Amino acid sequence: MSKPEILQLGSYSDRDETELGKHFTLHRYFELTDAEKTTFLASKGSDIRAIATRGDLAVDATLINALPSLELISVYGVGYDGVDLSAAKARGIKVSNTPDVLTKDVADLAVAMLLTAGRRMIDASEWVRTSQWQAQGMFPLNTRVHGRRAGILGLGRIGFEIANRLMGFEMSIAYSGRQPNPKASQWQYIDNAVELARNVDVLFVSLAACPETKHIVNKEVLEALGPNGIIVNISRAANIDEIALLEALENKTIDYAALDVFENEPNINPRFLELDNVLLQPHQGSGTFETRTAMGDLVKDNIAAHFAGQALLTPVEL
Ligand code: 8YV
Repeated sequence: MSKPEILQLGSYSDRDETELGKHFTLHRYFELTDAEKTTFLASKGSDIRAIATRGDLAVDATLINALPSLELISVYGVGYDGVDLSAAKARGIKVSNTPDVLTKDVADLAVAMLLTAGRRMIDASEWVRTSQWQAQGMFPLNTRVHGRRAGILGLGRIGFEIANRLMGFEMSIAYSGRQPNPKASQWQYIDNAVELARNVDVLFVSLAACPETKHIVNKEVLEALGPNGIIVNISRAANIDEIALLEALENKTIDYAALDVFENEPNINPRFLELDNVLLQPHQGSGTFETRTAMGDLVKDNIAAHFAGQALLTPVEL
């Protein structure tokens, strides 16, 4: 029997591509020029039965509607904000993602980003490398991390794991979300982002992105966080008004930002590169061998389940 034809929208690890290739015929759409994409869709579009995409990539209505035989969109990532869900739903196309398997790695990175930012570890490393240690002596003092007040904007799976880890640093935890989480009675619920920011020293942004959360971290939230405040974003760039953030960093009205996600990544706003109060990460929250392998397997297993007529392992509710 011929293998189902899959449109692949971005690269995966060699191991994941090999595994997927054993079961499906992969079309490496992301390697085509715009003109080649148009030709491909016209000649092969009707053979494509599934899309394999990533959390950081878009699957828009134009693409969905150019694929008349499309049955499934499988996202390599927990976030599916890039997928036009209404266009998929209108056509009865299923969507799957890769929740749970990446939660702890993303939480680890978030905490590492706080420690790196708070203790100025990148500057400190430069201090050693550029011999300022010998020339100038002690590295400038920084503010302690343990015991400070953390705010978690979005206490979902990842937010929860971040909060759990911060307990080990004796930090007090407050959180915000649509409603209080019954499993989080040990932490303070604050029902809006501005008040949350006003009451904490470090604001972690761990919300799933959707139209309602777009720019939820705006100028007012950043002002409330204040000049000693640190912001850590491991979710989606769209959750923060990036221009307001750049202004706050440039004017030092907040202390520091540690960011794993950016508007228009990987072509990030060059204003970030001029700043000495940002930690820049290349959207690597889930980027460990172990987690990416589990994510690749879940993408493959969801597609395989679908073509075997079985329920998806991790469906997105449409
Ligand atoms: C990316 C992510 O999918 O889980 C998500 O939502 O954004 C990430 O895990 C990963 O970086 C591959 O692009």
